Amino acid sequence: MSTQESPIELVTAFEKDVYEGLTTFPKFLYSKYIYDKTGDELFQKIMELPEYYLTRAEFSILKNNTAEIADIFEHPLGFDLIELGAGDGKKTRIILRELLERSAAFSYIPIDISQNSLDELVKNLKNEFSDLKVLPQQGMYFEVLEKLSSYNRRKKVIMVLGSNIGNLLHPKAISFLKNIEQSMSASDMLFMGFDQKKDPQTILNAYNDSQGVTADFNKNLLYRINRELDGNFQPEKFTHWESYDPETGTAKSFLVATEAMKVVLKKIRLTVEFEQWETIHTEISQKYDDNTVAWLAEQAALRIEKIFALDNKGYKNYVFKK
Ligand code: AVJ
Repeated sequence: MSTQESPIELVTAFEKDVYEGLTTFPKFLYSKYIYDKTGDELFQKIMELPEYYLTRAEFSILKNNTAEIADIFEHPLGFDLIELGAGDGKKTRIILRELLERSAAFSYIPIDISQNSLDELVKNLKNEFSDLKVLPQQGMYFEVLEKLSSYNRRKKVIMVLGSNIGNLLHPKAISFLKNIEQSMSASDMLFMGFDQKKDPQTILNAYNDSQGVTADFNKNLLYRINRELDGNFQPEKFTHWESYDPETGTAKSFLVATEAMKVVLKKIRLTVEFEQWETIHTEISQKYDDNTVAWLAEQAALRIEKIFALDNKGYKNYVFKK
């Protein structure tokens, strides 16, 4: 049960989405809102955790196949390397270094919603690679992609690393891929990381680490709501819970209320009631296999051109063309 004492204009997307998520049954919040400054920092910590194998897995794939990946990317007339959700660029650096050593003609176009992380990234890249052409673009993936495809420039290589697509359920993942496909021409390619189905315990551990960093990351949603919507959540009264369904490959994160309580979000004049053990669904991290990726690609009119896999097949990077 939730009540809004008097009507109020919900202005920002965050306000609207929080209002909707906490007045719907069962309650949910979008994981994209975890990533404010604190959330970004916690995610950096997650990537260092012994249990969070994804980052190291993709790092090894890029490291073990650098030359071949650079061969696939390169084009005699030059190309644009466009990265959606560039983050700290730690993995991308491997490829950038190789391309620069070959004196490949290319620009690196990192796209991110956060101007802060873009500024940081560009500063670091300029330091390390003085010859790199970096053209950062702040914005939502699709707006920027549309803008870039309307230039109709040289070959585009679009990169989405980190199994970021895993935050989307299949129907949304297909729209995402379709959007990318629409911005591509015949010579363009899409290079994407997909975390794979594996021992369910390994997956559960990756999203429920022993130091509790992932729990803090998840609870940052509540802290952020407190900060930005003048809320009085008591995050310590919620427990982080992870589930993984080995049949569908869907890992889900929840925050579970350990007691009945009322929470007030003053800024949007919303009172939210929780029953004991009531849940807020906060994130999905989808795991894949080759058949599922092939199906997603087909739905989006893309074809798989090449697969790079980790030795134990626990993580894969796919090259798609249209
Ligand atoms: C950045 C979406 C790939 O789902 O593995 C890490 C985010 N959430 N630990 C993932 C995340 C909890 C991550 N992605």
